[in-house]
Amino acid sequence: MTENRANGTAPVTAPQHSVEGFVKEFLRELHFGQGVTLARASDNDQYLALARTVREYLMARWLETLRRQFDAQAKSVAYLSAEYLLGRQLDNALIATDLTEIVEEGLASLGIDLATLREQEVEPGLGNGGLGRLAACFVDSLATMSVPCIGYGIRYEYGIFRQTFVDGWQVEQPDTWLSLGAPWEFPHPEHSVPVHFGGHTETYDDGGVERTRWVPAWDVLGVPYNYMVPGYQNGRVNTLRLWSARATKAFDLQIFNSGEYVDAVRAQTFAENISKVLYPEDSTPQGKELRLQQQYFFVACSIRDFVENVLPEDFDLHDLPERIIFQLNDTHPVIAVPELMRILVDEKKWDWDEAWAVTQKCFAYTCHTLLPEALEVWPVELLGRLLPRHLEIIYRINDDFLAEVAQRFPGDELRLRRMSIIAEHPERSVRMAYLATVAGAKVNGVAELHSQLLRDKVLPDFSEYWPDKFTNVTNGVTPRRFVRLANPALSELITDAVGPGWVTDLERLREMEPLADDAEFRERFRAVKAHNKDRLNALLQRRDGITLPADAMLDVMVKRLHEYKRQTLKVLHIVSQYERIVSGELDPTSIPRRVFAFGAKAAPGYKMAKQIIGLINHVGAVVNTDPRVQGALTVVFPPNYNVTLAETLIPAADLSEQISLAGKEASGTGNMKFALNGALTIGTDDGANVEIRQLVGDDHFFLFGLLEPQVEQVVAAGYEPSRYYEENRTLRRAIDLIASGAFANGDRKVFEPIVSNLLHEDRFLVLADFQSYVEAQERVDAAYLDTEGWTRSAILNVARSGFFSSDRSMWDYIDRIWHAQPVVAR
Ligand code: 26V
Repeated sequence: MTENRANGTAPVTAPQHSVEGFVKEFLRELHFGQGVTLARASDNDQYLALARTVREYLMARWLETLRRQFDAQAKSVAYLSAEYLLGRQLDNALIATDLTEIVEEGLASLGIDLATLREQEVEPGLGNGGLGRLAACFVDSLATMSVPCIGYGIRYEYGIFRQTFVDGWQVEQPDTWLSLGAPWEFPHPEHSVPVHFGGHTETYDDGGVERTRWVPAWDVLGVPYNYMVPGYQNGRVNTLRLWSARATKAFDLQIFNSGEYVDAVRAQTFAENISKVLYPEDSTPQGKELRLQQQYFFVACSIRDFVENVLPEDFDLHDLPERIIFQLNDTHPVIAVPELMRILVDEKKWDWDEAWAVTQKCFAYTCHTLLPEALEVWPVELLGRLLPRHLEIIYRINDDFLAEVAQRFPGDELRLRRMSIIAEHPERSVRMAYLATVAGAKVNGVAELHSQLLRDKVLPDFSEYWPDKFTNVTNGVTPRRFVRLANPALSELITDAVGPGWVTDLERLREMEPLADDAEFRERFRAVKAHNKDRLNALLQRRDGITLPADAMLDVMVKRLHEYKRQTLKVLHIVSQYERIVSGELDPTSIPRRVFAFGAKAAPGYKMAKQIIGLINHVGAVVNTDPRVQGALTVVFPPNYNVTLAETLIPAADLSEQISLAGKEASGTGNMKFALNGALTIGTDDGANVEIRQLVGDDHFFLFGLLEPQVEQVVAAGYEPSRYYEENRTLRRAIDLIASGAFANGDRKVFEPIVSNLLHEDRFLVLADFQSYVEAQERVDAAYLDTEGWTRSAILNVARSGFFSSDRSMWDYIDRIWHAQPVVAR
């Protein structure tokens, strides 16, 4: 299945939409696809046969979608993303095709439990966190909205590591997601694309015009693997195309022929390393050569693919902006900009200005961070060695751009230095965010506050220069996966209340608002929560041997482990509650019982983050077993938090922890998933929390902490964390307890780095926000004791969060950035 130019294929029909039709297809797949009889089939055989059966139902839609899009000559979105965190595919395909009941019944007639087969699927963890999951939500929405989109990315052989705990400390295991078969992918080696690296450039005379050509030193092949992106019950299936690196034939033949067999095999491994492993997001971005290879590899393949395989053969590239918008998901794919220029100028022999005019209309850039250390730069030395022609092109783009700036601001040398795409210190390097901003038609942040700070703090000169280039699109999440699929009980309740339309029109949740005042509805809503908690409990018992206490508030903090997200603030709260209980200050029976659930992976090289994971687990080990606590506090930290676990954890939550330091979290998307599933948020005025609070209302959101401008004032005044330690007794006691070794069998050294960091550095103002956080948690306790009031707030959180559908985000992108259109049935 591929988007090549051939159309007019014979119609492909889907298997029958009936229990008998399904059973027939399933057994056929088991026998002829897996080569086993039902009696001898393992769970994995059955899962693979089921997956292949379900994808057959999608196949006709896929081909039809491509035909329609081709015939319509519609503008496509090419979403360029180094990460996609898709989650499991089976259930999503089932809800998209409305096959769940048929499949459940059909399998049951064969004595098979659908739930058992679901569990067989290993999710493709081809991303780190929010950025990758957002990409997956966006492609889901575009398919559901019938908007042509190809998601382009990398088929990592090893995705995000599998996290285990050994004595409470994180240990990483390789993620072998492909090892038991990959039934959702369609490899197309016949559409492989060569990608070149290294070498040098030379100029030559082309009929009186001086031109440049790149003479590369080595190359690899990009093999496309297609994945279906089914729209929700709309007959559409878009494509996600992930690239895998292979050695080129030319490359091996040369060496094999020279008799160097072992070297040839080694060369193959070298080429295939490019798509071998996902880079974990780290505390400091490393200028890793392999990472730049990955970035260029996938964008070079993607642009070539679009131009040569998706567009019609006689297509005039001057019209490219009418047919494509390349959306740059952060700076990872920004090398696509000089690549398109290289194709137009060197290969198609266009004038520079002509090429630049087209290129500038084909790209838009989304920034996903505010941390200066997370902004990518590539040393000129490395870029020049790996992609010499691209470096020349970047220089030329920069020269032309700075000449323009100089004209507008004559004599303003400092401004030129600030705005240069090339940084001179600490080493000469290319600022990828600047390149993206100069080249992109639009630049957007991912929440209102983030977009404002992006304009004012990260790219102030650029937003002054091009005020209209900057825009905001607040992130969203797909209601298909994060409500309909993850929370069937709530979905049923919502459908009873407002009808089924909400799944693709989430603002309809508003119609539930009056039901917050209906006691019977609140009762049903609580039953849904209780059911979801039971479901979580069963999963955690099966998965990790964890048992949750009954009738406790479930307080959840799940997200990547990073200091700016402040998991330590949560730990300090738990430790201080514990300390107050054991010192007799707090009666444990006077507060609602709480389960503190964490889920977080730390980048393998990020020492402090791994320490914090160790601390959480060690605090849990002490608190959970101390009889004086009387079960009032329980800490659970199931390992390997991923999309699959999120789907069971989030629907069970009562309280959502969104406690980053104001001005640091670009948006957050977990915050939206919790609100949509009826958890109340305790959060700072940061990222999309700001918009959540505005929508759900202050009375239904626990706000605490410094506001962003206050953070700046505190820092400017010379922040001294030790002052808070000295002045706040509760805080001091909590920190002292950690420092005493109470959570490390009396060893004071184990958590000393965390303690000393908090007392002497505390870059993210944990101590400054502690008191405010504790007070907000007291408000949470009081509110939770009012069961009816809490339920009312929870219902209003659901009813007022329709804005956070990724469908809305996609309409905003279409409106403000892409100007693409749905392709409607003809
Ligand atoms: C990368 C790095 C690299 C080294 C320095 C520390 C650091 C910190 C964060 C990152 C991730 C940057 C990109 C990213 O994943 N951003 C996330 O994007 C989400 C989707 O827009 C958004 O909801 C999160 O707030 C944002 O952190």
